Amino acid sequence: MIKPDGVQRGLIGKIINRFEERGYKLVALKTVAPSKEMAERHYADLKNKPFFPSLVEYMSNGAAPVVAMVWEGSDVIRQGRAMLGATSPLDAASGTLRGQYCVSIGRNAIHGSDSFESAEKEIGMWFPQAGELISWTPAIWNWVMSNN
Ligand code: DAT
Ligand code: MG
Repeated sequence: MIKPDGVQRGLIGKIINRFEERGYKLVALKTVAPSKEMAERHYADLKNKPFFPSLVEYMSNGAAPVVAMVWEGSDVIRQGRAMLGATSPLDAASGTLRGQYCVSIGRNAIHGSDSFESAEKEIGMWFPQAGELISWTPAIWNWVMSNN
């Protein structure tokens, strides 16, 4: 998910491009203005953290939408997290998205599911309707994904 700061800063294309160029397949995408309830649900595992209220406010105050996406391909959850870089951009490797574009933990531009379980939960939350995930085969799929 591209967060409000990533949207405001015009990073949508650059972030999508990184996943596309790696060879991953986009199976769902939408802009959403998250409600407070959706932001709270999305970050429910952090509800006891001191920064939780301001995080939720920031995600849901309407200053910019978020871009929710589902990407598919080999090891995409773990690789996606690696492409994002560390949560604190000051610890993120310079080749990562956060390491290239961000300097503040509160404005780290992008969210990525951190496990199969959280991906399932988050996909279900942001794409709840039947038919929102598109099954398709990129013509280059085997050129990217085949082990031989
Ligand atoms: P990540 O986004 O890398 O999965 P997380 O799940 O631990 O990191 O936290 C979710 C978001 O909450 C994170 O992207 C930015 C914010 N956050 C995390 N730790 C924070 C902190 N110490 N102070 C302020 N915001 C923080
Ligand atoms: Mg997280």
